[in-house]
Amino acid sequence: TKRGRILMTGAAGGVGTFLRSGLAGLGWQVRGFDLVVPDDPGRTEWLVGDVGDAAALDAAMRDVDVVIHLAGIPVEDRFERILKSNIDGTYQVFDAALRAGVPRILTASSNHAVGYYERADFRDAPIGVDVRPRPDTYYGVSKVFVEAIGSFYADRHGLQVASVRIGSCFAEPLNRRMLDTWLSPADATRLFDALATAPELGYEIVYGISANKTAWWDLEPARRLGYEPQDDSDVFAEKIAAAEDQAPDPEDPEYRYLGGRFTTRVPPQD
Ligand code: 15L
Repeated sequence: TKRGRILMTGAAGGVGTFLRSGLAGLGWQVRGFDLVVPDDPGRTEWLVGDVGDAAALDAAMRDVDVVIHLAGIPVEDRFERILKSNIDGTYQVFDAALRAGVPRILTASSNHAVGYYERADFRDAPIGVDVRPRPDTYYGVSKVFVEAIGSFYADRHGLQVASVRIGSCFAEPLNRRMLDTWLSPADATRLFDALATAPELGYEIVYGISANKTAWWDLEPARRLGYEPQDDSDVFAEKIAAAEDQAPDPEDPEYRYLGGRFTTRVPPQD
């Protein structure tokens, strides 16, 4: 498989930091675009800029085969800030890719686009990618927008787009909920590499998690595009059970909802 150049927005962030080294290791040339160059620049070419700056994005799109758009506020915030960074910023990235003729964009959506689904809803069958959105925050609303503009640019302009509803991408699951939602860094690399190289792509929504025994989500759409997860949060289950000695309370939002505690978050007032 030919692996060319990726432009990664938000490359200095949490998911970006895992992905840029993983994808470079598979032979991709990674160009990072972020507000800052991180302390560990690695094998990445860096451009410092803001996704609100169309001219900076035009320069960043040169000779790019695939855009991986991760930039944005990663948690709940005031709507005006989410609007600027996550909604307008995502529009700017899609429009710059279109102007430059970049054929494919992979975007970070989130479990928080569907965070109000309940554990009880999915006892028998995993949650599919075609359920109606149920965002749990303004942050989650912005991720529904990310999915919507991807669908629109695919249908209107023929862009190849995948929206990845990322679960919890950390080195290890940090709590009980993340046993269900964990995406290991190595599986994140496998998933984005599969989406970047899939021979055919129109518009797809996929769930981004590892092969967790306790997952709520349907991984078939991702597998159809070539994703073969190798990790399972189960290996951390004992460690987490020891750290959280109480049995989960079914009424606790953290246990009840897909989005966990995000369903109770209010924006900061400052
Ligand atoms: C997200 O979308 C957040 O960006 C991240 O910080 C985690 O909280 C993750 O979801 C999660 O739900 O664990």
